[in-house]
Amino acid sequence: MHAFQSDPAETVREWLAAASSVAVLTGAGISAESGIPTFRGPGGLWRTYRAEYLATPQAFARDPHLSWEWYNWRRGIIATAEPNTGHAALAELERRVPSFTLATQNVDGLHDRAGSRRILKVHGDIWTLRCTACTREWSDRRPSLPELPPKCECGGLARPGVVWFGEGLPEDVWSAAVDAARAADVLLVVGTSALVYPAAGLVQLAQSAGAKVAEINVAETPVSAMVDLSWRASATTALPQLIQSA
Ligand code: BJW
Ligand code: ZN
Repeated sequence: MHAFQSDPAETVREWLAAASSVAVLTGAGISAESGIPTFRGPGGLWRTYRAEYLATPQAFARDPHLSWEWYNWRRGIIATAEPNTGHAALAELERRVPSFTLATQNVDGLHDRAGSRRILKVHGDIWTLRCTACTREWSDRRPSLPELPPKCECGGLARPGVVWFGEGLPEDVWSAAVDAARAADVLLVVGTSALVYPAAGLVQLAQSAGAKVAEINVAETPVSAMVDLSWRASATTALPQLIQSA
């Protein structure tokens, strides 16, 4: 029925209006317009390192100080960044939809600051620290940690409370994301390269369970060809249009 409609905003608004359950998967692209570098593509390098190298337990084991310098640099950028109109539109959408789940791969906390409530942080949170010795977790929101690498009160080495390559996702968070994808009438996939699994697998999961899937991204991704609608637009261009009345 909607196949020949040309305005992507109108099409997705109609899907949303008819949906009782909406899920959203976000990635670094939604925070790009807040000034936070993405992982891949232009600006995806820190010094001479690729994120694929730095975001590993091996890199941390080899050189915790270097790893923490990267996280400190990112904490500094994130601390001065503000949520954008894309984050805000998702928070508003949540207030309008009966059942809404936001699964984010981002560790920056901008969805929280924009007012989203039900947020599943599948890759953890950059403001959380975890002891590698006693596994204690705590929050430290200082933009830049004064002593690197930081220590736990037990004397153990602290690591960022994020998920690196080769590590499992937090189980309860991940299973809630799977449930939300399976239950969704509509899934919005925003600003992710859809390369990193299992998060990217939520797209197919939702679609095979019957959801309409719309991708919002400035570039093509591996899921562009399989989704119901691939909208080539920036997050701050597209998302605010979804909460406007036609
Ligand atoms: C815009 C925009 C604008 C820009 N508007 N859009 C199957 C096959 C092969 C390998 C695997 C597999 N399954 C699992 C794996 C291994 C691995 C993996 O996926 N590898 C692939 C790279 C192939 N996965 C894992 O290891 C995961 N764990 C796991 O599978 O556990 C089970 C297991 C355990 C043990 C052994 C084996 C399995 C864990 C993945 C953890 C990812 N961690 C990171 C770092 C988090 C901490 C930190 O922030 O430091 O997560 S890596 C990094 O990538 C980060 C991101 O969340 C994640 C995804 O990136 P994202 O968000 O998509 O960003 P970009 O930069 O890639 O893309 C930005 C997009 O935005 C682009 O498309 C732009 O076009 C777009 N854009 N401006 C709209 N204004
Ligand atoms: Zn400890």
